[in-house]
Amino acid sequence: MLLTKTQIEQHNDALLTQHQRNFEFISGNIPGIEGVIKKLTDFQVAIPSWALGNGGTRFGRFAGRGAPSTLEQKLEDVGLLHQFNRSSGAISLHIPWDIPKDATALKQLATQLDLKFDAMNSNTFQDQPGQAHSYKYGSLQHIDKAVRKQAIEHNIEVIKYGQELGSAALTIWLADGSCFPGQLSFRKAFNNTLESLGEIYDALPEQWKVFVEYKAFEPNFYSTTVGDWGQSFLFASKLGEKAYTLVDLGHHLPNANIEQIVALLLNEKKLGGFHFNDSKYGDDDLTVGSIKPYQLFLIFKELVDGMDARGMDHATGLGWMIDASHNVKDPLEDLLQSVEAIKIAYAQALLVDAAQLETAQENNDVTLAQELLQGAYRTDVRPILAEARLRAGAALDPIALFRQLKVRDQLVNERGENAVATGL
Ligand SMILES: [Mn+2]
Repeated sequence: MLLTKTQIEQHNDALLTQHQRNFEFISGNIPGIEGVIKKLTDFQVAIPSWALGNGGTRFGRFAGRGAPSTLEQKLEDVGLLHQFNRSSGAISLHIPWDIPKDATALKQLATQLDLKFDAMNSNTFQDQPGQAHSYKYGSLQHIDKAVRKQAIEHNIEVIKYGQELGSAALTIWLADGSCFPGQLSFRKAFNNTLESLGEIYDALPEQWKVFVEYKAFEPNFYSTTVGDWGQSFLFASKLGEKAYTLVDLGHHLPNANIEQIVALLLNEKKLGGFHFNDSKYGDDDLTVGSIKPYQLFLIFKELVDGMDARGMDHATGLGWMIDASHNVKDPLEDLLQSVEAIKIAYAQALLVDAAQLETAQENNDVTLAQELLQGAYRTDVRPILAEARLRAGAALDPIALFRQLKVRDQLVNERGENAVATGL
């Protein structure tokens, strides 16, 4: 299903007076408000195809209702989200969960929905039916060259699918590692992985990037072969200038200073992509901004600062993607919340007075530095986001409209109560 222009306009008209009051109140205090709105309008967050159905935990999966069961339906769901907020104009596909059968038709559908294909994701963390070799003991790190070769060929196949769709990046997340001390040689695992990544790197088309995602633990619980940003940075540096580190917020040990990691990776020109989610304990994959919104703001402050220092375009300089999995909420409502939380943190980061902060730092004025950051963080920027949406033809209150129109019930009517999404 898609929204009509009238549905959005009627919704906005009803909220317009109150919105204008809220927006005038905040905009009067913000110099350069038009620049902030422009940046918010340009900023798009890619939706991963696997976030559109209900995810699960290793204890089980609770089915949602009316989930998209084909790749076309997944695109339609993202197109629908994009109508609500005009901020999710890209989809990130996962192979083999989303193998495009007819790339030309799929590209046409994407154009119709005003969507782009973001980074492609490969999968060597689970075995597929009919696969010759198992990834039980790793993929690109495996001691057996035949297994490594199979995993390399899979990644090259993913690049080919991506080329057909107009994507320009490959994200590699490896589950490779070990569960017990002594299980593997750290050096051999690293060197095998580097050699395998090198073969994939050599297959990258012109203009393509490869993102090496790291994760501290899980599913391996003793060591992970790309376990932290240092290891990812090492791989990316050795591979070459098309290789970058990808930061997934949930892939750190508790209390890691992610904002510092982001600042240094940007400084070294090695930050390529970003996966948003939130967590309280580990890789919880909760809604962005639901647990640690201040940390999200601090990360965005470093992103804005680091990108400005290098003259990068905020919207296109890095790959922005949500990577979360939902067990209790409606996935589409959750994604609307996620995109909103990301843009709130981004808007707040844009409000930080960089010049004043620098002066405070030069004077060792710790109190003022904190005041400047928290002043921006404590600003309610939601009316600015709403104004950007209004001007872009999206909804002033996306979740309210989603509920008014009973979108989920309509999707159930179209797809059936028990439609299940492929993937997790
Ligand atoms: Mn991720």
